Amino acid sequence: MAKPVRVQEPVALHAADIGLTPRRLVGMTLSVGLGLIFVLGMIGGIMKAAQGNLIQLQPGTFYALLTLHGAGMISTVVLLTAVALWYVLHDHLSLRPDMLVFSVVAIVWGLVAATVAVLVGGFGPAWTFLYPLPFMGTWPSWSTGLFFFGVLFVGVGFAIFCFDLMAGIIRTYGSIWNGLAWDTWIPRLRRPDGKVAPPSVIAASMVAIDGLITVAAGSVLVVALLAHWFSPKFPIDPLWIKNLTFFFGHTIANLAIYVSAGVIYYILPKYTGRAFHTNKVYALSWAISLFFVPWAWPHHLYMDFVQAPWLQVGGEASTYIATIPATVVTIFGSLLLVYRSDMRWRPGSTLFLAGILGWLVGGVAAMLDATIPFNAVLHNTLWVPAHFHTYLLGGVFLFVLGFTSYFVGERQTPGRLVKAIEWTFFTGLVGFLLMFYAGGIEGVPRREAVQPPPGPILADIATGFVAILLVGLVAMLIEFWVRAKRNAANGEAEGL
Ligand code: HEM
Ligand SMILES: [Cu+2]
Repeated sequence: MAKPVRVQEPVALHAADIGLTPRRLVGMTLSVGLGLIFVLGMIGGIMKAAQGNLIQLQPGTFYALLTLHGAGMISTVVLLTAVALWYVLHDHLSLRPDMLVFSVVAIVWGLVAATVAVLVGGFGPAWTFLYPLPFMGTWPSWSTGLFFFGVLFVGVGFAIFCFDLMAGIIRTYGSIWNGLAWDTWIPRLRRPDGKVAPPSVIAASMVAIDGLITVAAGSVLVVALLAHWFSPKFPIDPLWIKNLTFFFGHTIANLAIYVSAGVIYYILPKYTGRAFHTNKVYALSWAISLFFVPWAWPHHLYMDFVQAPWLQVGGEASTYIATIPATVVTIFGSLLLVYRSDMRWRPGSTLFLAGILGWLVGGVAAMLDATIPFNAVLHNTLWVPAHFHTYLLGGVFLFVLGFTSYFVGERQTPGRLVKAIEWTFFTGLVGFLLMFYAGGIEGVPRREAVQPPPGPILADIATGFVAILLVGLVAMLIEFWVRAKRNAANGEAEGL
């Protein structure tokens, strides 16, 4: 008699197996991430206070805090936007909660490693850890190695997220090309059921591909640095590693915006009652970004005269080509969505629209800096943190806050208190950013514990604005928390 065949059930971990619903998982990650942003923001305030001579910091401590703030903020923002995009797409693409857990855990471990390297070891070559600086400081060698491992973990976490996205897109749309909606241009790709990817899936497809390319480059970078750390005889070419560093560093920070675009495409329509629709223009704009975003990094090397001229010119051109189409379709698309709609003003929609403004202003300031004649005067002045804080803090982070507000549920029209919180937060934000721009125009160098005038006086004013910003932020987070509890008690989930 034939033995009964035991069929092995495929073991896919499901949310229930790990005792977490997607909602809880995302809620927990948002809480941890937003808490981290607050702490890292405090560190930002401490740096400003030190530059303004309001408090005393040893230069070594300043550079260590600068390193922690930069690396920590970028990793946390990548984590938070990834979680938001995961949440809005997880049903649609049947994304796997266990993969999200792996990815969150890897990024958090990376952050812990980097924090120990900085706070215990005093590692402080700035977040771009440009060779040979990491090997030349006064910090112990273990902190250098630990920091690199931390970066590797953050990269691995982001790669897991990208893999899961890509798998979900292919499962749902048959191929990544259809995820990018190339079927709107290429009839041969069209699906028999006529299903076309919505704009949030187009953004997710671009992020998955470019994200994996970025992490691949980042892994080569970190492994080379680790090899050199392990055995200093391992040779490193400074120009090669600088290119690789900015390929990784520029692109991963830049991708946070494209991840957020996917979230905007999904959530903004909920407030306006109109949808973003995929068309040929969206597909083409995102295809252009897909190809050109990975070529923009050379704008960080304009001062390196040994860099090949075609890379300099190519980098400048790519920066423009990569940025303009997707930014224009998203910003125009959003304005069309809002124009003459019965927009429902909730904290979420306010934050999304303010974030779009921050994206636009920061993007223009960034492109100025990436234009060679401007770069000749703005390079490594406070103009640089001015522009990237505009689109990361005043753009991407506002999208994260907007998503959180949507996530906790916002059926009630906001009262006076909520308005006051918003005003406080935005006043602090705008004032803080303006001081950065003023420093840039005055030619105050970035990344200096001790700045030439008028750096210190601008830093004094900025410290005041940072305090207002952080008060507003705490109040906003508390309001989210209270609202989450109340809505959960009433059985109301996300949305409005
Ligand atoms: C809460 C508000 C924040 C404050 C008060 C703040 C403050 C600062 C300050 C004072 C610096 C040093 C600038 C210099 O003199 O060179 C800095 C650098 C930096 N910040 Fe922020 N920041 C904030 C939010 C953010 C966010 C949300 C991000 C990213 C998502 C971010 C990413 C960075 C990066 C990458 C650097 C450069 C680090 C380096 O030079 O290695 N910051 N920030
Ligand atoms: Cu860049």
